[in-house]
Amino acid sequence: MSTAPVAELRADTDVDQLCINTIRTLSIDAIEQAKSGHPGTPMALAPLVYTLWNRAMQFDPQDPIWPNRDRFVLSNGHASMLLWSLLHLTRTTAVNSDYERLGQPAVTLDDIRHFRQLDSRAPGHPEYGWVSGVETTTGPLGQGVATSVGMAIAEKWLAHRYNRAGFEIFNYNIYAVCGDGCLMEGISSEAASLAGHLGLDNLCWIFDNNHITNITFTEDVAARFLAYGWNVLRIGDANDIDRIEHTLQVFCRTKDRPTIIVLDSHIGYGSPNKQGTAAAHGEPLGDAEARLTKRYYGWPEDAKFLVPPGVYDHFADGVGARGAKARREWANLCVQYRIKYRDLAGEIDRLERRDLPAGWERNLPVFPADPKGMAGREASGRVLNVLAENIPWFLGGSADLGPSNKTVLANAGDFQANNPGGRNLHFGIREHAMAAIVSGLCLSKLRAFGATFFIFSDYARPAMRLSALMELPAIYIFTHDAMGDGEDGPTHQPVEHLASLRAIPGLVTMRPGDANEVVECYRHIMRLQHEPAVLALSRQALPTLDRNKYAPASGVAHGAYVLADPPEGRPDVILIASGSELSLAVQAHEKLIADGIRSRVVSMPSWDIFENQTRKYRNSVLPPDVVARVAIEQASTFGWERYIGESGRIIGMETFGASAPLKALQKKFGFEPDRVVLVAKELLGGGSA
Ligand SMILES: Cc1ncc(C[n+]2csc(CCOP(=O)(O)OP(=O)(O)O)c2C)c(N)n1
Ligand SMILES: [Mg+2]
Repeated sequence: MSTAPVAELRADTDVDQLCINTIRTLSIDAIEQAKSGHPGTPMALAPLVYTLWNRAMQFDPQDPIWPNRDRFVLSNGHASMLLWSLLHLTRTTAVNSDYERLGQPAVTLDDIRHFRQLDSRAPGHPEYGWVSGVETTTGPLGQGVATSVGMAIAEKWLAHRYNRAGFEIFNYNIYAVCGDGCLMEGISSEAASLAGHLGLDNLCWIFDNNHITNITFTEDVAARFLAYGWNVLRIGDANDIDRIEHTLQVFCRTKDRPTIIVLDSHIGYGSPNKQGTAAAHGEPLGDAEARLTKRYYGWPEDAKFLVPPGVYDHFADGVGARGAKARREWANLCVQYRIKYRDLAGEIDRLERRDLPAGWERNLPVFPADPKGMAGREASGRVLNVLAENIPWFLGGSADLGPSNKTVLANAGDFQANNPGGRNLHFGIREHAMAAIVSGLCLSKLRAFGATFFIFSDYARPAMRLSALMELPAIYIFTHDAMGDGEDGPTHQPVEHLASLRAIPGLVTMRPGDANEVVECYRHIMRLQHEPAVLALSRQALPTLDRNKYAPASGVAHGAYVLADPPEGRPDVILIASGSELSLAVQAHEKLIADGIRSRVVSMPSWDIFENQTRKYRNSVLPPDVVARVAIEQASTFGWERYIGESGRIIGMETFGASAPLKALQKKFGFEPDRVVLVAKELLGGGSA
């Protein structure tokens, strides 16, 4: 290594190296300035991302949401400075939430100077929606690669539906960069297994094999991915950009299976004292070491945030020119396509804007009153099938529980390698990857759902949380929402799940009380463009309420509504319930009315939606002066205090459930009409529970 101080850029540096070292030094400087961040991986992977972006990817910085762009996912999100450097150096432009191009840069040099500071477009980790050019939010390791599988499925599906002879409207690739951490996380195994099965040859993962941040990852990654059915390639030197370019070309030529490129790298490359050590992973190099590193790169040691002449131009000539040409050609193709295939072009326009087709609500069922009723999952299945008929790009599936979840779409085909137009996705028993894949589908603008038993939402939660953070309209259909499958016992009975999902900001959680409420929940959910939603549905039949006698189910749109009231006068007591407990509340209500007690029933399928109503509306449903309130829900009591106040009571779960027939459980845990009546009377000062 050279030890002489460097005051000016070495004149003989070739332009590739200049660009690569610009990415490296911007990363180093930003992290120094922020006094926090992860410099080592950007230093190691700068040649990779430089080559990928400037020599391989079809991406137009002038329009980072061009539908046929290649996708880039930085699954090792801690290396975010790679992405901020790229977005800055390629002069990627910003787009707003109305999909308008703003003309201003997505990431300015000033943003990079304020890396990790409030309001900077260079936050700690890649954040979808906050920074244009970020394809998905990453940071929790493994999420990015799993989401990339959803993107790859979406591309296959889009290509199959919309491409026609001579009209390759969709033919893009998905590149995901990941580290040891991503591959250690179980979600990557789930996702890779499915990607291998589906033969997703539009998908390329690049594994940063640096052997450093862990001491327990000794498996043979190449053998593992070979076993999944992937094409496994290797690059022995992360600085060999010609080799990187060549290997990416091999990926592009590989058919019928996804590719993983194992890239041997040195974390903190160029740092004389920290290269190859864990110290380069997660803390600034320090001023002295930063100088030594710059010296090694032939970079002026005093320079900070330096972008040497020629660097912007070189990116403009590379990815900029290639992307602009590709987008121009695509736009020309679309002009002809629009003439020849007007309807298909119209569909693409709509789905890209997250709009629904005209008539999407056509034939949604209205269920007649029926004391025996219908299971929530059954009603959901009926609705899903209508929606799938009306919305061509509505698709989804279950984690191996399709017939139980009632999510099978009749006549819609199964998505498989040899049937990429199928709309029934079979995720296998891979709930975590399923949720990330649903996000990948949503990021690709398809309307997608994933399903499993409510209890196993635990296995999906980290990816669901990210969908909320990204403001994606993902749909999670969770059946067996309480103790309905009693005999399965406490391992299968959700208790804290509603509370826990209600606590995720931006996630709309809904638990409908009868078949018509299920329909109304979907009506609400389908209109969401920027919020994910959970449907918690019963396994067992619930009475379909007589809507001539009780209020219409359209009240669901308010989150909570008055279902039943006393014949006259202000209510003495309010019974609040969701899901399977709604009909229980109604039964108790009828008994109370018969006993001369003025009771009201509030159906509350969604706290989240109710919270967003005006105070006036909320007070009309739950009048502040009616303090005798009983909440009934077969779930943790946690949080219900907010609606029942100081003097109310909750009939809920304080413990895990038990294995027994449902009736026995309802008795044991007190979900019976007489118990509700007793509690209500006790609140009103009579009877004792
Ligand atoms: C799910 C999850 N667990 C832990 C972390 C904290 N974390 C961030 S980076 C990192 C080390 C990852 O190692 P590797 O992927 O090899 O990254 P490298 O240091 O090689 O860039 C850890 C544990 C995280 N971001 N996500
Ligand atoms: Mg590593």
